[in-house]
Amino acid sequence: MEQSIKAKFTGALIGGAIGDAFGAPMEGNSMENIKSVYGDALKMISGRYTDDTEMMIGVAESLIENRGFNGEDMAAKFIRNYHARRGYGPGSKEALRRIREGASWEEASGKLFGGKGSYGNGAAMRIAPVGVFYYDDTDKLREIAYKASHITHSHELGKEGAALQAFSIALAVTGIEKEVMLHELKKFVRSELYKEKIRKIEALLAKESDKKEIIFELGNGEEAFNSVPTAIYSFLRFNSFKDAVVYAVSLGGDTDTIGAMTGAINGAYYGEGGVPVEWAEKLEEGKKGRSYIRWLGEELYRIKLKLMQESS
Ligand code: F2R
Ligand code: MG
Ligand code: MG
Repeated sequence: MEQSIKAKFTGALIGGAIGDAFGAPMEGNSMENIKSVYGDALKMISGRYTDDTEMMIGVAESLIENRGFNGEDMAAKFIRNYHARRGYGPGSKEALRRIREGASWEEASGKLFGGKGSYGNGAAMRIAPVGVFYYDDTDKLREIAYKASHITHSHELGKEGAALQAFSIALAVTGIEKEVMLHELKKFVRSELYKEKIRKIEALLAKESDKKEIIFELGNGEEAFNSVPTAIYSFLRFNSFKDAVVYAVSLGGDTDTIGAMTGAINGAYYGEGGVPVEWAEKLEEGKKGRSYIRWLGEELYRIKLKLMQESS
């Protein structure tokens, strides 16, 4: 495995955290409101990350400690890291409460939303470590993305959104040509709703599309199917980390999460070197801040390399 892949592992994790922090102050605002308050030149305001990154850290910690997936441990990491002030979605909060009170990680999420489970984007927003760690094995990536999602999101569309986001990150790690990426994503997704969204991405990229049309066709909401495709579109449309993340956040709605997912794909594609230094420096530091997040990316890479050497 090339050394540059390491920068893609760290880039995906740091990039996701930066996108989250960049979009956080604007979460829940409309596109029009963001433009009138912040103008066109959006800037990193506070550098504080939210639940998206706090949960992503838990996914990475658990993969590292177990050299792979362990559902009970990943759920425990989510609970240990949990800080309500980071702003969790109601479904995730409830699933974690049930686990804390004794439910198993397999059963806790199934009772949410009248027994249908959540299709929120809370599983997709945290999935970057799975995308990088299983970037070379699509079947395993899908299996682990579904399992890591199931801890809080049991609805098929919530899991599929997370798997699609993880696979986009995996393809970005391989440095795939952007033109080929949509073809691969189309082959990967199983649900008709996501297939349709990918067809829309293709059509929207082929013409001049304004932000209103992107929001209408792809979405900017908290549902996985109304945010994961928007992040993929934002990545494919631009040629730099900065342009893609600024655009994604400027669409309004679930800005921290669409920012996080766009940042993770871009970070995996351009590597950590593609992340604007001034944004990286502004990302919060501290016990589980930017240095720790970079270290998690390095550890995932080190273990991946070891596992590959052991199996060859
Ligand atoms: N929670 C927030 N933001 C609001 C508060 C932030 C504020 N700045 C603060 O600091 O307090 N953001 C985070 O939540 C989103 C991820 O949500 P998650 O984890 O998926 O939660 P949930 O509740 O499972 O799903 C989100 C919503 O989707 C709808 N939904 C899901 N499944 C459904 C179903 N089967 N039927 C109907 N609706 C369903 C519901 O409206 C859910 O509440 C991210 O934005 C993260 O940043
Ligand atoms: Mg958030
Ligand atoms: Mg959000």
